[in-house]
Amino acid sequence: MVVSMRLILLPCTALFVPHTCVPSAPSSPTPPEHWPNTGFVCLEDGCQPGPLMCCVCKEYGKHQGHKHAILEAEANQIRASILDMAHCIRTFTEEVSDYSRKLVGIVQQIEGGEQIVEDSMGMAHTEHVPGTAESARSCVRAYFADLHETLCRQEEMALSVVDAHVRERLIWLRQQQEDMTILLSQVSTACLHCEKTLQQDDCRVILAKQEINRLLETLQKQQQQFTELADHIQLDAGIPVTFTKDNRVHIGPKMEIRVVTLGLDGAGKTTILFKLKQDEFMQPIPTIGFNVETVEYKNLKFTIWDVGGKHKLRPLWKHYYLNTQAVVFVIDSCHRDRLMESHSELAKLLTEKELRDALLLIFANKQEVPGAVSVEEMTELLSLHKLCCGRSWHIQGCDARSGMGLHEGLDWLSRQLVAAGVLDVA
Ligand code: G3D
Repeated sequence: MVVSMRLILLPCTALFVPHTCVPSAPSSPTPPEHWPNTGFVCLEDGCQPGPLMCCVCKEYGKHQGHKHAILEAEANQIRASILDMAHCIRTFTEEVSDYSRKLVGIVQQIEGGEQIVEDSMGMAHTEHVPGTAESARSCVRAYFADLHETLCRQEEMALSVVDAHVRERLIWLRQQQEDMTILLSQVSTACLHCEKTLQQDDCRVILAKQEINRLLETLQKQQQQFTELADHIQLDAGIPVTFTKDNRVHIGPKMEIRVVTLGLDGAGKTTILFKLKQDEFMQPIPTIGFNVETVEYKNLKFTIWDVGGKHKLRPLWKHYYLNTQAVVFVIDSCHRDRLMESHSELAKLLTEKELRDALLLIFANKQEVPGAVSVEEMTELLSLHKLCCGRSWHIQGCDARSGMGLHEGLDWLSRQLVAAGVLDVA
């Protein structure tokens, strides 16, 4: 930031304001002839315009009873203060000159320029010295070149994912085409055989009964298999593409996200999971090991691991960290006396290497309970800004029983995970 501070420049005369008794009438630097060299000077404030007291002026009467000083002593005092001021001005001038020199130097450093240098043969030649402006521009260029390189690499990877998907899909579709051709030929062979049998005499029709039954049975089986297959296959040429925030590409209508739900026992993890899963409240039983459920939300498919929060189970949490894209940490907002325990578990969690890039969604649960710690207070009490510094995190108030706030939390997660793509249209 450029600090906009400017010196107020005074007119030159303002530096020399007279501060003591000097005759004010004459404006010329040379005093008039009739001015005395000896005598007194009046020090009264009201007598400043005519401070001189001498027998020539005959002004004793006017200055009767006033404080006064010997003219010579007063003049010497003024001289001394002028000399003092001159010293100050000299120092001030040096400071200003020094500052001006520095300004010139800084402008040169910013702009850069030519410098005379001697080479190894002792020959002098000029060399361009880059200024800080140029260095800053180079820094920006290097950053974007790096970014460009990374983006090119990521683009190549994303395209290879699309190519692999298309290749596999085409192989599968061609295989299906071949299977359908074979199926059609088998069906037409069977039809021909049936037609032939129809035209034969009764005796031959009866003899062909077993074979015709086998043929019809096979056809029925093939038809059933075909119907089942058709139910599972969407004949859609679309290739839905989603981009994650780290520029990976995902193909398919749903993006799968691995989430682990942690928190102290009784915080409401299982209730949240069941609420998201079934959208109905059921009496949860304390989680002994873990619950795992798949929750579909918009175009995301969350595989949520709900790991027990009892003291003995907490060392097991780390087994669920691998490949986890998000941690949902649940806190019981009406248990003030357990907040510090939550804080220390969360702090431990955030030091885990495997969760370094994981998103953190904190559910401040049981908000509907009167006296529950609010989201703002919890943010403050747990020093969340400090604790979660440098990572994507969000705190969401919720009530797992009614489901209030849960979808807002998942919305935040999906916004963090998906940069662009199919979610945009959801
Ligand atoms: P956990 O899986 O984190 O251990 P649970 O926690 O889901 O088992 O919930 C612990 C208790 O808190 C349960 O009560 C549950 O009903 C209750 N609970 C969960 N969420 C909420 C909420 O949002 N509001 C309120 N008021 N209670 C909630 P019980 O009585 O069965 O122990």
